Amino acid sequence: RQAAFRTDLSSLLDLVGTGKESLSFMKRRMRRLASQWGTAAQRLHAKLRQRWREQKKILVHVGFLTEESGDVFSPKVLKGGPLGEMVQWADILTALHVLGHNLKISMSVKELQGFLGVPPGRGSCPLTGPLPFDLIYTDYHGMQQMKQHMGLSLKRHKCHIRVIDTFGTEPAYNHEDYATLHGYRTNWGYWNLNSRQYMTMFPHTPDNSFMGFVSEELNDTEKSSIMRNKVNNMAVVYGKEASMWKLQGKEGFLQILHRYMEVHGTVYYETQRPPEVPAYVKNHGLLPQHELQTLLRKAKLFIGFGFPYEGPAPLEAIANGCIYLQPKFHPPHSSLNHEFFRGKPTSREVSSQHPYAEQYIGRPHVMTVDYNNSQEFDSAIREIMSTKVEPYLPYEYTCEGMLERVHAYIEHQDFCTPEAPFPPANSSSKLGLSSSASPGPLFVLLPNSSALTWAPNANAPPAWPPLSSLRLLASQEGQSCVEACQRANLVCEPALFRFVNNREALRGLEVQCEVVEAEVNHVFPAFSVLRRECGLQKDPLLYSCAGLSPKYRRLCPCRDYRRGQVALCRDCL
Ligand code: U2F
Repeated sequence: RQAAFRTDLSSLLDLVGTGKESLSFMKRRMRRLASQWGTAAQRLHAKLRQRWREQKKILVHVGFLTEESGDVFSPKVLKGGPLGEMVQWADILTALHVLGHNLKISMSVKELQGFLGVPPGRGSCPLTGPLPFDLIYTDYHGMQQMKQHMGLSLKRHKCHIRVIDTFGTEPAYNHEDYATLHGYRTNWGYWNLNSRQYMTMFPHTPDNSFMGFVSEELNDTEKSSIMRNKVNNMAVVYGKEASMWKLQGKEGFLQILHRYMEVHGTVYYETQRPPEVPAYVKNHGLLPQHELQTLLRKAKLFIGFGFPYEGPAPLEAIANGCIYLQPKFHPPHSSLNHEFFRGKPTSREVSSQHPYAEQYIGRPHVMTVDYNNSQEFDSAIREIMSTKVEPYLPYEYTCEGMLERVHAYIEHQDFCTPEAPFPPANSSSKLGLSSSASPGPLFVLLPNSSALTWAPNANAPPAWPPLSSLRLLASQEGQSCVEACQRANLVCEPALFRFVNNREALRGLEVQCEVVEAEVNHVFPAFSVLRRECGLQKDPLLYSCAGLSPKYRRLCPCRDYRRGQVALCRDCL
């Protein structure tokens, strides 16, 4: 069956269920953004020009909202608790519905069992027949539940699973044996999935797929009206829970802010004003999403205090014409030095409260400064008050951008068909580097560039992203492929590692190897200049963009990307 775009959300709203604040929040959001989704569907439909899309059977099992996982989120929806996850799940459900797929939603283990057709009880009665779904979107809690109730059959079907994972999972943490042996084992990771099956809230590491969410979009009339009505000395503080306002160390910069601006907050309170919030702050209490947007339309500045990390609110503020001011973290926060990230399956270094805003948006919409330097802070505030900015939303956070990306993943990502190494192991010694008669891969040196580009050869298996997007680079010692590709204005593409994990790639880069060995090591393929040792990757599960080692220069499969849609290469649609 062909999937047809849907512009009406009513059947989706019926599917979501009732009885919990989290569900009501998600439904309110769906209703509020419905017309925006409808327009986006029409645009993407026109862009794809009648292309055949198969309607997939999709199960969405929201593990963290099940009673069985404790559901600590729902009771806090109206009390300043995290909403970012709910925002994302609401948008994922809407995107899948609008793309026209056949959707089932489960929010309890009982529903999960019903949909999968496994008898109630634990593990002992695994699913014997085929999986009744093409795709299952879930989270880490849902994975645990499926393991408990599907038993060993989970292993057989896991290529159909996508794990919504806010902060991301790096390959070294995902690989069970490797994580156990090398100190990467956490409570969350080690599912031995393909790392691209983890889908994140921001494009953290290209090892995972970037799922994202959406923000409100404005037309030109709304934009100019917002710009006309901006109140230059009005600031809104990012932080809906009183604990985010704990003032140790914050008095200084808050005083400076207060000297120039009227400070507003949206901090949850029950009866009394939270003591953490200074008296001069105009606190509106926690606002419904649309009222927060209205407040942001007037404000000039949205200011972060360092927590929460990497939420949706800064994008909403920037989309409503605010400048987002945030603290730089020096040293960066990570699972190695910060309580919040401890135990998360990633070593990613978080350079500010919102690295996406810092790195992908930047000035004039985003300013990242050292809050301990009062001079720097003071001049940032003055600059913000006198700078005019237009509301801005990166394409990848528009409804059309999200639909385009999710559509591309559904069409092209296949983790069920085993990927053969290329060139095939037994033929590699025969392959020449530049002979056009050669049946093997062919590297061509790009003029004026240190990157090698790939000229796909007729024998190369099809890939997505396609081989035409591949540029091979060597990182510096101690540099990851994430960084090496970024420096060249490209992005690391883990799906293409298998094409550069070979001697031809090493030769193409003119690497001197005395020995070439295949090993299970998350920084391979790589080479040591000093020791003239070269290492290829033995286990494809460990292909890692994030990996780095001071001893090695890495072979990095980089690719181009679309402006405003980093998940997709030019020829990816
Ligand atoms: C992040 O979660 P948060 O929920 O703390 O993220 P925020 O950026 O604060 O915003 C989430 C939504 O809350 C809404 C706002 C955002 O869409 O419109 N909101 C609101 O409705 N009313 C208000 O008064 C204020 C905000 C992140 F998303 C999670 O993944 C992390 O777990 C968490 C901790 O780092 O931070």
